[in-house]
Amino acid sequence: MGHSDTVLVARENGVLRVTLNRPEKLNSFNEEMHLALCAAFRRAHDEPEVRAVLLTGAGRGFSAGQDLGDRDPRKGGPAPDLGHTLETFYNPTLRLIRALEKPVICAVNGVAAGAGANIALTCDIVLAAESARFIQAFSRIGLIPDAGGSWSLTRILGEPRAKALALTAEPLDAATAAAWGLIWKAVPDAELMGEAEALAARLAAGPTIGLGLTKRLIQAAGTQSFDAQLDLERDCQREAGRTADYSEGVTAFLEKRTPEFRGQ
Ligand code: T3D
Repeated sequence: MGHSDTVLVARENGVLRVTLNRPEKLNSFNEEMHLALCAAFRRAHDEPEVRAVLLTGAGRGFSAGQDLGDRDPRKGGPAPDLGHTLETFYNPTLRLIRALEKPVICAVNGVAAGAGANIALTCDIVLAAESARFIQAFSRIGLIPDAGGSWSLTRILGEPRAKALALTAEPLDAATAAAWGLIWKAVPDAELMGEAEALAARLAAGPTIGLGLTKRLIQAAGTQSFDAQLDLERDCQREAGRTADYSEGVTAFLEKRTPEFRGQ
């Protein structure tokens, strides 16, 4: 996949900034944007210089999910196989976000609907502008919550709130999303990008291998027994303890100075 303006990608000081960029369509997903987003996360995986990702949207929305203009039944032709489109376009990107052993911060700058909401919820740390809304819009058009939504909502909120949000498609404001633990923080609109950038920069200057292992452990905890998790902690700590960043962290502590982590 070559360059695409539908997703802007820029690397600065270890942060790969990824901006969904179809503002006139509220950053809803067409095929080109899907491929470009997937390519951005592959780049985040492949480039050692990338030590954190910051995902956001251009314009007044974060993302309105699937571009429904591309699903217009009035255009005729056979009905699309939506299972196939999920497997081809959404799921590879979602799997990459979870598997990427680097922090992924999401700055939800405005409305996040359908798969747009659930891509945000797949990221590691989600900040949202106070004016942002999360909408499980699927039931309005006869669909089910996809892009990991049925999983994230239920894991994070439990069945009562997950069902109510998914069945009613009522908007959830950012402050309530934060109070329910669905996201990390709601931030005044004017402060969102500054705060998200500062967080991304801080994490990009962190002990990348240790942070990646931490992500792996926390994601594994939901399906592991306590015993199995202790085993995994042992293995991950062994790996973390062999990094140059661990050595630097302890040395800096003993020398009473700020550590300079290199992500190694
Ligand atoms: O198909 C598959 O592969 C399966 C996967 C499905 C995943 C999904 O995400 S299904 C769910 C799809 N998304 C939706 O159903 C949400 C549709 N959008 C909305 O409900 C509303 O736009 C919002 C609640 C998100 C925001 O409302 P509002 O009033 O702030 O904005 P608006 O006026 O509705 O939208 C602004 C423009 O963006 C407008 O275009 P216009 O009239 O100015 O030319 C609108 O048509 C366009 N837009 C918004 N969402 C979409 C869209 N265009 C195409 N597809 C969209 N999803």
